[in-house]
Amino acid sequence: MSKDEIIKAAKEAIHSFDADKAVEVAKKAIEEGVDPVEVIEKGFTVAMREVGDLFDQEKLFLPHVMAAAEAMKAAINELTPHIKAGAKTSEAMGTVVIGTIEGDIHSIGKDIVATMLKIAGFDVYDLGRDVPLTEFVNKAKEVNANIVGSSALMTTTMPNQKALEESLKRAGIREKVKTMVGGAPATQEWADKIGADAYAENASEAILKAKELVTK
Ligand code: HCB
Repeated sequence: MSKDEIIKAAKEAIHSFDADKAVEVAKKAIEEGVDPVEVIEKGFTVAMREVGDLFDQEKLFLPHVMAAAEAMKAAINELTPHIKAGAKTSEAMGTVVIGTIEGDIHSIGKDIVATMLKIAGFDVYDLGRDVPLTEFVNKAKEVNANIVGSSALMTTTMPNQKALEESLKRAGIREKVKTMVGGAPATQEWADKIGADAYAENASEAILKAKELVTK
């Protein structure tokens, strides 16, 4: 199977809510030496967003979205052990505290970012999803974080990324940490507006931005 065929099959597996097929495609990608990150980003992620659009148009319903998400998670579990580590360094790249923002239970994208940051050599504290702002702040203090990353998948929870900026300021640690925002509705414009240090559109970009943030 060619790379394009694998990417097409990955999308089909999500659109047919088929976890077995998704795992099969993931295994095929590994067998054929296709970059797992490319399959995740160009195949599975694109299809998940399309499923979201169909849900928005009421052509699909919540159980469909849940089944598609399960299929995606199964494929990612298969693929992540095969993501190549970056150049090995003797010291950790830096410490990242990451989580899905308060009020938001979407975790798939944040999980991918957290995993890839670990693979890239960062010490990562993944706080999970629907994380209270105080938890981000307390953990950042406790582990002396270099970066606090937040994920918001809904327009209704995005304002909490702004509230996180304010919480970090109130706690007196905003100058010590860099912040990175992500999630489908987030944009560079949003990051600028709320005063976040970086925005990343996908996991590959999150790694690049995180490296920039710790070396600046
Ligand atoms: Co959900 N959902 N959902 N959902 N969902 C969205 C987000 C909508 C946009 C769908 C739609 O209507 N078009 C919509 C939000 C609308 C809005 O903005 N207001 C929506 C809704 C409404 C809801 C519920 C409220 C539905 C309901 O209950 N009626 C509910 C949420 C309840 C709550 O949070 N309090 C809900 C629930 C669910 C699940 C549980 C069924 C499931 C989540 C499962 C899980 O995560 N464990 C789900 C899913 C899967 C989606 C869609 C279809 C896909 C999200 C996803 O996993 N994408 C999504 C549609 C969409 O996003 N357009 C839909 C794939 C990942 C890989 O992409 O963008 O998350 P990503 O992450 C990227 C990128 O953003 C970046 O890197 C990642 C990897 O490349 N990134 C970061 C992410 N975080 C970062 C952090 C950083 O610091 C840096 C980069």
